[in-house]
Amino acid sequence: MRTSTPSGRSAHRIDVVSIFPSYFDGLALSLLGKARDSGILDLSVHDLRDWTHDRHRTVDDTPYGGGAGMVMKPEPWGLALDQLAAGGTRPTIIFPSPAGEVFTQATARDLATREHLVFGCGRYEGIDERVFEYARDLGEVRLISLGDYVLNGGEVAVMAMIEAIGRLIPGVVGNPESLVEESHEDGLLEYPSYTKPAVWREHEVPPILLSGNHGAIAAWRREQQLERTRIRRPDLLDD
Ligand code: 6GU
Repeated sequence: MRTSTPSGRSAHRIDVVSIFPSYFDGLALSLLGKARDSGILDLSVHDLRDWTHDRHRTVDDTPYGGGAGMVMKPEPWGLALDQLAAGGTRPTIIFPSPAGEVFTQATARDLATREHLVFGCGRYEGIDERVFEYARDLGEVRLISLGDYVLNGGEVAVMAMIEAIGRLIPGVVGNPESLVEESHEDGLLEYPSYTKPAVWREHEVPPILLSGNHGAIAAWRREQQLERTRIRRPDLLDD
């Protein structure tokens, strides 16, 4: 059974395994920190080296077959995954990888419905391939990339994913309406926003926004969304 929060909502559990757990200290400062304190989000960050047993807390070794760089050893990962999947929650196990499926808002929406996520952050040239095979016995395994560029490790990618997923978990974002008008929620980029003053350094706010005509404003904003998407991200209009 998942723990219940004071609000009656079931908690979402997220575990992160990394050799640089302090990367994730920043998550506690964001809006996710509040959700965590109120019990909506049960987020734990673990040091992979806690599952090593040698004096040097070794997590990597040279690749079979030769080649550059080091590969993460399977044994610590096996013990970490065993412990985090204990209790039969069948977590969704996510390995950030530039060789994975590309993370989108749809991925975030899907993952926000999962009660238990485990993120395994690889470093060096990658994780021994058998870890991915083994993890399939414990839950659903997903390899997920942020996009077509290379980071040194999965930590920064996982922070981005947790922020995108976390804000879709009910109760994590204060005002649910603020979610629906964001870029990508409806497949289009967001419309431009303005606040006072109405004229700033000779730049004017579009007069329609001062008209009080809510129907015309909504139509104008939709036009702006379509126009911006056509110019900046025409690929989004193909779908
Ligand atoms: Cl998820 N990991 C790494 N190491 N590099 C990436 C990435 C992930 N997504 C884009 N580049």
